[in-house]
Amino acid sequence: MSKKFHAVTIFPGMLQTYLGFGILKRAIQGNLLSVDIHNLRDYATDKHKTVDDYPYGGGAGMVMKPDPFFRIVDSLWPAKEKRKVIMLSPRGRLFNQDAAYELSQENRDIIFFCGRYEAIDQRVSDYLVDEEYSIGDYILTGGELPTLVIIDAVARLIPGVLGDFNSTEEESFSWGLLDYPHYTRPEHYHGMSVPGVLLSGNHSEITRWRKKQAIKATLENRPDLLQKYALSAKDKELLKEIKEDSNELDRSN
Ligand code: 4GM
Repeated sequence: MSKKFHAVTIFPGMLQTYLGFGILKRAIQGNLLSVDIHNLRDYATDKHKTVDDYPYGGGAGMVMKPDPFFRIVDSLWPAKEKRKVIMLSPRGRLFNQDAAYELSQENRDIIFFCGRYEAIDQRVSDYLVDEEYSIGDYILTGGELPTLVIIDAVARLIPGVLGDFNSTEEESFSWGLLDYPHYTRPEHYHGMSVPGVLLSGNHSEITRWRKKQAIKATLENRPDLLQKYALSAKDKELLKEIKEDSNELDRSN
């Protein structure tokens, strides 16, 4: 069973371009994934193909008209039970790795509405949209990038899309911590050396070092994640070491 995405946008080329490279291109060519891109303007009915209009109540900016969205859904996905419509907006539920897993398990076709201008008429959201997502607390000029972000995050969870089987299980968010630092050749570069433990061949020491570095990065950059993470007795020992290391540094400064 391959994953079927659709995106509705007034700028099809934006999505087409990103999907034409790298792992997503290969996944699409290999039929693991399909992304159909639809031009909303094709579903406007007036001679100027208008998709936006002035806001009722006044205020800055334009609002996307409801009719083109209703017409495209009626014509392409009339069966409500066979579709899941997602809208991207700063008002949505925050998209994260858990949401990516949920969407990767979804059997219905997933349809993304990419807004432009200030907003989409609320009746689109009320009547057609099943879920509203935000990719973060900032405003963009359109929903195209958030749509690509979600397609990308979900696609790499589909079996076979990443060559390497283990790589999604091992990485940072699957274990609830940020990633540890990675190194490749050369061993010495611009006066900086690869940590000796990684060259030691001692796999239990390497695992311990990586876990400690992951906890350290999470403590420094995302203490909120560390709060939610169930620290084992070993992890608490590592955390203690991290705090001792930083106290030593403070004393030597
Ligand atoms: C308002 C309503 C999503 C704005 C609908 C979309 C940021 C995000 C837009 C819209 C967006 C986000 C377009 N900006 N944080 N702008 O996920 O589609």
